[in-house]
Amino acid sequence: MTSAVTMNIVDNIAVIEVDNPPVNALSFAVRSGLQSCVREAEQHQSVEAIVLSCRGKTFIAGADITEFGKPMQPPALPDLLADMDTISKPIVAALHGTALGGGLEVALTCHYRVALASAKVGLPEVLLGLLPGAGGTQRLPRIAGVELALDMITSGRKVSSTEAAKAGLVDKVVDGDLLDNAIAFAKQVVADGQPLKRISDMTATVSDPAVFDEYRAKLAKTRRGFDAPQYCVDVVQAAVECDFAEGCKKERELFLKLMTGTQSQAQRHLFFAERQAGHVVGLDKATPTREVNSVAIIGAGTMGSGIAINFLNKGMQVTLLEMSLEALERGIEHIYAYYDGQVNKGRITQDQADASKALLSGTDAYAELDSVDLVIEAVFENMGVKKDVFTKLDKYCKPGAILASNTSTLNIDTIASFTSRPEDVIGLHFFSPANIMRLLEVVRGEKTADDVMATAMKLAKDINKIGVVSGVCDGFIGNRMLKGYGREAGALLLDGVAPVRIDKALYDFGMAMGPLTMGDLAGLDVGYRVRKERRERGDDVPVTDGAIADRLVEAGRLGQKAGKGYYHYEAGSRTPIPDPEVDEIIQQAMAALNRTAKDISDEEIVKRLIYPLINEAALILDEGIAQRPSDIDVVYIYGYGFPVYRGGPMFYADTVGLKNIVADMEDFKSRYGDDWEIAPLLKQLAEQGRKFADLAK
Ligand code: 3H9
Repeated sequence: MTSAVTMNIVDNIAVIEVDNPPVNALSFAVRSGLQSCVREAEQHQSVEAIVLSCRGKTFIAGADITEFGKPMQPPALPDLLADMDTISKPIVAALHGTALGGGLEVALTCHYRVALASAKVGLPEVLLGLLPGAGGTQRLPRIAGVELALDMITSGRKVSSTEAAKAGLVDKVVDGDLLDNAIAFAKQVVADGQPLKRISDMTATVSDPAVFDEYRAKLAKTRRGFDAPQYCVDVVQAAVECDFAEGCKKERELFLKLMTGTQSQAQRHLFFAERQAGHVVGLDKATPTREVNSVAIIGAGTMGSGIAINFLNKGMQVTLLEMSLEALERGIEHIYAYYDGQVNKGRITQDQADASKALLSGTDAYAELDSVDLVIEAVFENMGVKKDVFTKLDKYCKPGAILASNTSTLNIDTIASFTSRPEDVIGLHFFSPANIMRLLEVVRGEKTADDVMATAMKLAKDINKIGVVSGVCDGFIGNRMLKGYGREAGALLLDGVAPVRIDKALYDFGMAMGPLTMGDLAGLDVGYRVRKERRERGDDVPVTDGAIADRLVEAGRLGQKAGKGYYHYEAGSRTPIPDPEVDEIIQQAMAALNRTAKDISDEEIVKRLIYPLINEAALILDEGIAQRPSDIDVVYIYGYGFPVYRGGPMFYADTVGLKNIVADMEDFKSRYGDDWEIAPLLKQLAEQGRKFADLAK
């Protein structure tokens, strides 16, 4: 018996307790401890029933993911559960916190489940590119029905104990002391002489077998490119079509196939990358945080109102500030409309919507911000405007208030210099739509205080964002990397590759959308203005830069908002339709620059767009702008629609092999010129046969 699992016999009930912080994952110590305790309880004459419970904040949250990819020390979870299934005494699982993955599979192998009302259960393996691999796909449909099992297993959704109880998955929902309740339940089972409720003895039936194909078709759209969700459907179908042992065999086979594939490796990498992003290099974990109960947002446009919603949803007081009362009203209306929409969609109640609305106020006077804990500026991207805002904030905000800018490009240190308290200034770069996108770049200025950093990272978590630390540079991590991506999209157009081919190649690679569709969505006029200003300033802007985009803008093709950009859009539709007028404009631009069409493969299109991202990321790492490669992956997955199953640009680069990437880039340099200068860090790692992952800290 190990200390991770202990057993106590009280009144003929064996209480087996798992204690493996932080989440009671099924490590080797837990698996072997469980096996010996259960066997001992089975053999112990006086034991009439067994209660399985966990210490700490949660029931078992699943297999120990850190053990994946290493040789598995026996007993493997499926073997442990097969063993438990032979036990002749009732086993009651006592669930609190989250019973997830292998944890729920353990609970499903018990004969009964008693859960706190606050507990949740789920099989989230699909989110790690896997399927439940210890009988979960066979037991869940048998006890909870095929429909709920398909939903939970293919989505990874956690369900409340109340919902679980309705489906028969939980036998009793309790309040108060969980262990006492579970012991009482076990005693009752013994007293009543109830037969063992062994799920493996049950059958799973489905009223309409078409449900499987319907799920496959739906998942092919909603989880495009992912292998695991499709396999999940296959194994749930096996629960209906095969006996338990046969179904488990199929589950095992597909589980191992997924486990050894790159998709699951990528998704497991992201699981840890997300958590690692929260660790700020050089910042003591014990750094105190400042209290933030009230927030002011400067600027009530789309971004400002989106940011405001995050804090209102968390029950915080929010003040919107706009100089024009008309714009202020529009912002407030926008937020009200969002809450009304949530009520109409049945996502929240009218009372919840009213409570959030009541937390919102508006003003045009900076003097009214004298008591707020945090201010986030989301005004026009112009240093003069920022100077005006931050000078006023410095004048009116209380000492200790955190002054944040949502700038996506401007220098935070310059912005901080407009105040007498640069240590209180930080960048909080939200992504649009700000109430939906999970990424938050937390920009650490030269003088940003440690407790301001710690507060910002905590705040990110509180509002359900993933905070990633970035140093100060033009575009920070995410937008800076886009520069080469945009440049190559333009270069490919000048090589005669049709917009639709460029976008399709990237879409097929797994990006949420291709670069030109993205340009249309963001609006082509933004880049046009920047290039114009740079040219007027006398900056050296290559003639190829925006050669096509500028012509489009000048022809009134500003993107989706104008109904036309790289594509044509029908009124009210976001579907891009290829447009002969664009082909004409491309031809003109090519002729003006003496370009002829080249024969370029889809593979080259992908490389020419993705490798500049990787190259710029290598520079960003070298300069210390990003703390670690996995942070860059988190930025691209959560902010830029990079395919999750490829793990982000850094993880993807490692899977392609840095040597191969450098070889291709050298080839591109010889064919396309100096834009393909290889970052020293990338070159060095390739020469040393190393990976970006080797730089992790
Ligand atoms: C599985 O079960 C396969 C089986 O079907 C078949 C097997 C044959 N393992 O998220 P947090 C760490 S697949 C190892 O910040 P929260 C995590 O890295 C598994 N470590 O806390 C972090 O470490 P650090 C299916 C794990 O309160 C710390 O615990 N299960 C695991 O916000 C705290 O985590 C899942 O996919 C693990 N399984 O959320 C559940 N889980 O502090 C995955 C967590 O060093 N876990 N850690 O950064 C979760 O969803 C959340 O962690 C949970 C707690 C909801 C439990």
